[in-house]
Amino acid sequence: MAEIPADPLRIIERFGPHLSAMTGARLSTSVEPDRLVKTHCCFCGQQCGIQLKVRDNEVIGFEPWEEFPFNRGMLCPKGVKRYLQGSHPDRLTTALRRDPSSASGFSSLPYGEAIIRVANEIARIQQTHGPGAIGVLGGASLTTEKTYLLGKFARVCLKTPFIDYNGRLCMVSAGAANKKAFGIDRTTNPWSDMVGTDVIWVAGSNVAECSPITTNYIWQAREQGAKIIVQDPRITPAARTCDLYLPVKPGRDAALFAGVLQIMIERDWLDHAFIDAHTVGFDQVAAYCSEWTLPRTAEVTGVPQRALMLAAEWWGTAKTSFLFHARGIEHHSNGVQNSLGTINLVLASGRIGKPKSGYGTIVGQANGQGGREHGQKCDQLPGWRDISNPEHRQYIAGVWGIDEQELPGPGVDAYELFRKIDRGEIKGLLSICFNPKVSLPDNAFVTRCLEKLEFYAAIDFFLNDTAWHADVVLPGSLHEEDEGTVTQVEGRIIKVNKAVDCPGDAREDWRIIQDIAHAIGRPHGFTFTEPREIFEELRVASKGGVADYSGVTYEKITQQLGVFWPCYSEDPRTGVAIADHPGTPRLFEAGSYNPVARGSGPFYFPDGRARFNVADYRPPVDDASDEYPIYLTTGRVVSQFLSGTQTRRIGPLVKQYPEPRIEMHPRLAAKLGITDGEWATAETRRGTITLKAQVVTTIRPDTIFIPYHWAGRKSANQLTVAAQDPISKIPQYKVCGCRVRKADGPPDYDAVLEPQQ
Ligand SMILES: Nc1nc2c(c(=O)[nH]1)N[C@H]1C(S)=C(S)[C@@H](COP(=O)(O)OP(=O)(O)OC[C@H]3O[C@@H](n4cnc5c(=O)[nH]c(N)nc54)[C@H](O)[C@@H]3O)O[C@H]1N2
Ligand SMILES: Nc1nc2c(c(=O)[nH]1)N[C@H]1C(S)=C(S)[C@@H](COP(=O)(O)OP(=O)(O)OC[C@H]3O[C@@H](n4cnc5c(=O)[nH]c(N)nc54)[C@H](O)[C@@H]3O)O[C@H]1N2
Ligand code: SF4
Ligand SMILES: [Mo]
Repeated sequence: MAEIPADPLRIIERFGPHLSAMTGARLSTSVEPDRLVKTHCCFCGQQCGIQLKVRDNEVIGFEPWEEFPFNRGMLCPKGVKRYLQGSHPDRLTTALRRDPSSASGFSSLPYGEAIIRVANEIARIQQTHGPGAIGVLGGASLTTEKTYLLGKFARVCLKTPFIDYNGRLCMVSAGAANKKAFGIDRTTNPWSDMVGTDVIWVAGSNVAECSPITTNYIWQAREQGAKIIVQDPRITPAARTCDLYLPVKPGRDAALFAGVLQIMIERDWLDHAFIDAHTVGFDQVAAYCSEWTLPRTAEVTGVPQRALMLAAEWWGTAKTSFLFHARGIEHHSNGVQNSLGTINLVLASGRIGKPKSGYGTIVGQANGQGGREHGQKCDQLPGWRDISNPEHRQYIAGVWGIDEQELPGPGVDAYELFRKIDRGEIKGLLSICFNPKVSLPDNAFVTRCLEKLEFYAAIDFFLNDTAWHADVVLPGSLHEEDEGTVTQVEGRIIKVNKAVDCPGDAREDWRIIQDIAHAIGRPHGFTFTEPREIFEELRVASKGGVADYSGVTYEKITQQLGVFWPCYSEDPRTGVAIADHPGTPRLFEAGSYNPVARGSGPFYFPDGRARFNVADYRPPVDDASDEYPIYLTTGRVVSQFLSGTQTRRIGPLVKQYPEPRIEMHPRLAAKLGITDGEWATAETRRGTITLKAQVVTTIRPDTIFIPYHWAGRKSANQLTVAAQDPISKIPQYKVCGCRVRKADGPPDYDAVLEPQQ
């Protein structure tokens, strides 16, 4: 393993026992722990290994876990401070019911009563309006066991088709593109393959702030000579250390990929042997790209011609390479096309499924990968099966012990589910691990919908901003209070281990879901006594699916420090049992097999070939215009996480970035008469926000950036547009037209935000 380079940006902390003091965390307290528990960070999809120090049923600190191969002891600031959540005074320890007579708006009620209330309300609404009058929203921070159980609960217990999850806002464009091109949706290589590669292209990811440990691999590769290309409207921390920066205008990525591929075609920087032997559809893609001349591509994307040429040359002539993308190209109303554009570049180069060469979409949420595989998506059954496919339905109905006819059909995406609430079609909602009031676009609409519900129950360990609208809140479990599996960014299934018991009346999430099923009077299939039992059923349910986990056991995960799926219990070509399949760290290697191709080639289609797809450019919905001349883009900062429910409660993280700012270029600021730290108002067709300006030279002068981790008047999603990709249904968070002006002073942050009619 290469030496770890110094981290000039301090996004990563590396600890030996002697370095503990660096973190300011309680590493070497005078209180000795009773035990150390090896587990994983609860935040992002890297799922770094960490050891929690436990004393008297409390997590009191952490130790590095040097042996875990992915992060080898390193953590980012969030991982370092995550243990502070458990002892936070806001941690829910009882069930709550909405109570206008109480000062807080809520009062406690016994857990059993809360469950009965939830069950009665669900039954009442379903008796009057039918099973589909209840919607369920899940989350990709949940363990895979919980996501599996939730999908089963919606279909088998509630009999509603209307379940979806917050990964709809995150990974679905990449997932849909991967399925279209490869027939499987997983990163292709372990990250250790990156070290020693020639070129790494990062498209639309603030990788240093959002995926710090991945960035460490990129920097190791750079130390060994790799050229780094970054494509982003902002000169992100990773872009500051890259070799070629492509300052793309928000929403123009498909054009950029088509233009670069066109140069590769013109110069014949292609792997013809690979294209001929392993792909279909190249000619249609080449015909489309011929429209993307160099001058036109530069004009549309805002990237200089010489930079496009250089990108094509480096990519086209490399011997080994990686291409990564994240939400910067995916959070668009043509997010699937953007992702397909990157895949076309990879397939044209032939560099996939090989040591030192691969492709991946960087997973966001803790279980962004596992949480999108086993049935909490509206169109999906476990094992990445399709809820509309008769064979798949038959198989899963068999595992669940029900008649295939009883399984509901496909539901709708998470935003459409709110539109159904708005139209009065869905009258009751159960949500777990999702905070849509902060995280969905145009969120005044979401608030209005929440107030229309006849009944709303939320399961969380904090009273998040959405749960403030709930009739009943059930106290769920923190990561360290339960066990289960999670699949991290590389496709490695890992095991989260329990460190402490749930406090007070709080329960493990899977128990809560089962308790509701029992109280509704449909306990069949919801009698698991521990997560391991759920996992054992999931193994069977996933068997023969694209996401085959059937050969994975808790023991294998612990022994191997993770298992890469697919991991078979049977050879998909012959059906012969495999005693101990080790898993599949690298996809698509020569000779690899899968249940779809059955040995005819490495890709997951009957002919074993990957698909080129025409990835056509479409301008964004609500693009910049005369009226709204600036591009607004939104995203993240290193110290905050998602809707901020968890990280806005951790003091040291708040201190690092206390409030959102409007990032703008000095030239734009000068034009508007705004200086750094002054109040500025950004306005779109949906709403306005007033925040302090942060004047930086690291952003395009035609673009502003606002991080979205805050609620109410500080929420960036007051401004964003609810346009969605037609295939993946991901919202277009990364661009819309906006105007900015100097503000007189701070807004009244405490004013109640009224839903806009
Ligand atoms: N600190 C921190 N880390 C996180 C998270 C967090 O909330 N905080 N969340 C996790 C999750 S769930 C996710 S999904 C990931 C997200 O990880 P990323 O996708 O890396 O993060 P974002 O900030 O959403 O956006 C990435 C970049 O896209 C750029 N961008 C904006 N518009 C465009 C465009 O049109 N084209 C291109 N090429 N780039 C554009 C932005 O400038 C930004 O730098 O991070 C994970 N890690
Ligand atoms: N403008 C804008 N909006 C965005 C984005 C953007 O870039 N720009 N990014 C989008 C993306 S990529 C994402 S992933 C979404 C995320 O959006 P959300 O999913 O709404 O954000 P979270 O903060 O993860 O909310 C999850 C809730 O789950 C709870 N939770 C976490 N773990 C558990 C658990 O194990 N059990 C239980 N019971 N509860 C748990 C947390 O306390 C929190 O209240 O936001 C999206 N919204
Ligand atoms: S937030 Fe992500 S990168 Fe940071 S320690 Fe946790 S898992 Fe690792
Ligand atoms: Mo995400």
